[in-house]
Amino acid sequence: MRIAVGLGRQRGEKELEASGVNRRDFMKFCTAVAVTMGLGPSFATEVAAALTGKRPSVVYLHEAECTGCSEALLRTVNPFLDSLILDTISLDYHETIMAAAGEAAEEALEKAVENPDGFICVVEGAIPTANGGEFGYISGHTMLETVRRIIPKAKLTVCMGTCSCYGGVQAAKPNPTQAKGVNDALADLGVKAVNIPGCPPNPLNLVGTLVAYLTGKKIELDDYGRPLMFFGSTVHELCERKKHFDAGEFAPSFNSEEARKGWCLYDLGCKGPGTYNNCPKALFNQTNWPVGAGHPCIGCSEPNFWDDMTPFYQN
Ligand code: FSX
Ligand code: SF4
Ligand code: F3S
Repeated sequence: MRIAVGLGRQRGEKELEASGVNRRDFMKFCTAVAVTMGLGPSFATEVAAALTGKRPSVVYLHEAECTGCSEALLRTVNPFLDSLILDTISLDYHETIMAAAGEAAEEALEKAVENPDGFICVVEGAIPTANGGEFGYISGHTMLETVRRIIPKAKLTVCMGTCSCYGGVQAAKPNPTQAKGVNDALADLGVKAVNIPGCPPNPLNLVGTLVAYLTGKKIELDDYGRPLMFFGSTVHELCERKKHFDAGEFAPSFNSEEARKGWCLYDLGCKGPGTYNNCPKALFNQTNWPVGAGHPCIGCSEPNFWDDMTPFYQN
């Protein structure tokens, strides 16, 4: 499945309002992006300018995955991200929601890729590489063939979700399809994608990465290709239950008074100490995050979490 999002149009805030996004909500969202980027609320104005200015087109490729990454992106609260993407940005290709199909859809993809101003490629899902890629086909081409043809032409490639970053659940042992992340599958082509892992990833981290690129900021990465501005701290370091960890207060079971009181979930299997992500700070849907909702972190943004972080639960 592929989404090609044409960002080539210049859109002002007035047009945003006409499409149902009011300025107050828009600035609130821009502030959330700015804060997630670690740049403080005053950077919100630059975020707004980047999101309403003339932008390069974005081609969004789907490979082997569950589409949870797109769900996370499109189900955000306030009409916000979906309005921004579906109304402000012209969505040329999206297999799950677009009206076009077949050849018309393929043409939309080709047109976006041939945009003379270039394009940013966002990839969701792992690349099956066994037997020349024959375990994943879209419109007669293997996923492997498509990513190898399109990604090297992109000005910037961003992997959205653990699957496109490192293979994800598809790459769990014994990995019969030899599913790989983009940087691994395309290493011989010199591709160096920015990785935004998480299963699903937080949409703010994708928007923040695109804003950093559009405003000319250098995106510092860690050894796993993750932007340090989002993945520089462990979930544990940012967790609101950490004071209980430090005090040795561990919830004995999920349905305990202690768990409800906010005690640490380490004894129940929490992998927050070994997981780099900003979930406690960025929140999902600007509302909550796994540990905040009483569920241990399963390490979903780490390479090989499906093998290395299991069992997810203890007790
Ligand atoms: Fe993977 Fe995304 Fe997990 Fe799912 O597409 S990161 S399985 S949330 O949807 O790729
Ligand atoms: Fe760390 Fe998890 Fe305990 Fe939070 S719940 S303090 S992330 S071990
Ligand atoms: Fe994933 Fe842990 Fe965050 S499971 S969503 S990295 S809290």
